[in-house]
Amino acid sequence: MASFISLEYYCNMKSTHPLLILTFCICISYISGFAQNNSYTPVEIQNSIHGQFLEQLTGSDREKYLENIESLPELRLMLDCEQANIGVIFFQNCDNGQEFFFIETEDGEILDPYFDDGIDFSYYSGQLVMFDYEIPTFDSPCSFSTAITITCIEEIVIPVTPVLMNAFLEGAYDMATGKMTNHLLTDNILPLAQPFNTPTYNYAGEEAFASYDEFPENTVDWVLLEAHSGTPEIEGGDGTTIAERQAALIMKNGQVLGLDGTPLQFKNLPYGESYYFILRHRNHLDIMSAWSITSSASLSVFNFTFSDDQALGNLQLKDIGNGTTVMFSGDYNQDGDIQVSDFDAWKLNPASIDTYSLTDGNLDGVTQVTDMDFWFVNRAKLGLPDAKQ
Ligand SMILES: [Ca+2]
Ligand SMILES: [Ca+2]
Repeated sequence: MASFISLEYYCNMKSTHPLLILTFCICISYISGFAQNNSYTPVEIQNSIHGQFLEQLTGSDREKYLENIESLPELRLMLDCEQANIGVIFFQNCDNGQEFFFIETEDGEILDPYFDDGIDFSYYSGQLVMFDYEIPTFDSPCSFSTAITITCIEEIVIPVTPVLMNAFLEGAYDMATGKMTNHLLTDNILPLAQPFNTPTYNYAGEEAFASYDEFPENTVDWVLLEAHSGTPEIEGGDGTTIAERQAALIMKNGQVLGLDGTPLQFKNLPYGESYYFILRHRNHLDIMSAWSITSSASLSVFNFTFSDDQALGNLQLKDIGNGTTVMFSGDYNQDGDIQVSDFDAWKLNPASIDTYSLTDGNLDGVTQVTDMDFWFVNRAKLGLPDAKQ
């Protein structure tokens, strides 16, 4: 049984971390052991699906545990969060309809912060928190999770910056419809996972679909959208650094959307800072926004489809008439410029079908002479230094 434990509360509003807009600390710790003679038998962790308990403690085991918990005489306050475990607090009904709170960590581990009266975990339900914890000497009360003693909780407010971008890829653009074709989707050629995990981009993001029918019906191709901090250079070296990037989909109407078909949300851009955005495609010339935006909760919109002055640098968009601008096709070796070496890449395999190839400049799933034609008219086009990182 518990030998000696003390309780205090401490609430302190402060801002100590860029990500912590609001910090609310409740700090508790044991000063001695607890429930040394607990006879509860733990249940194995079998799954970590949010809110879904595959096995629960029932009957006498749970009641026995609760008897021990409710006998806690005291807890004691501690102030500083020294560790940085991050997780989301969820709640679920335990047996007999009682609410039960648990934390799923970044690593997918399920932790059980069940505790004594006086701490209202419902305040944190659904929120991302930073927390310290200790492994106590007792086991989880009602689930397959690992019991923990929470020693500090800090609420984290994520600075979500929604971004909606519009652009056309020259190779796929159809003058007759004013939209892009999507042969790669309809011919079942698109890869299920984002294709930017190559040396040029080295992007290790896990954006992917489980099956082909999950692609939005108007998907044209994968793109990579990057937020850059700093001041870009028109010539010479790059002046910005990548702050955050995400793989996305470009649609027939030019919209760049997340895999769920909604505008992208950047979550690592502290509010009030300035960012330029770069749109990258695997065989078109990458483009950078002509100006920066200030990160905020408001939707930031970039539209590269109507004027070349929307992209930073010297004519980085191609004016094809009728008030339409498109991204240049022909960067077949992904080095940020369109030049002879791109022709050389095309020439290595100038004829193939049903292919997701870098040299398929018009994105129809076939590599042939018409793709070389796109390169030919654009063949002396230098990209922006900041887009070559
Ligand atoms: Ca090139
Ligand atoms: Ca082609």
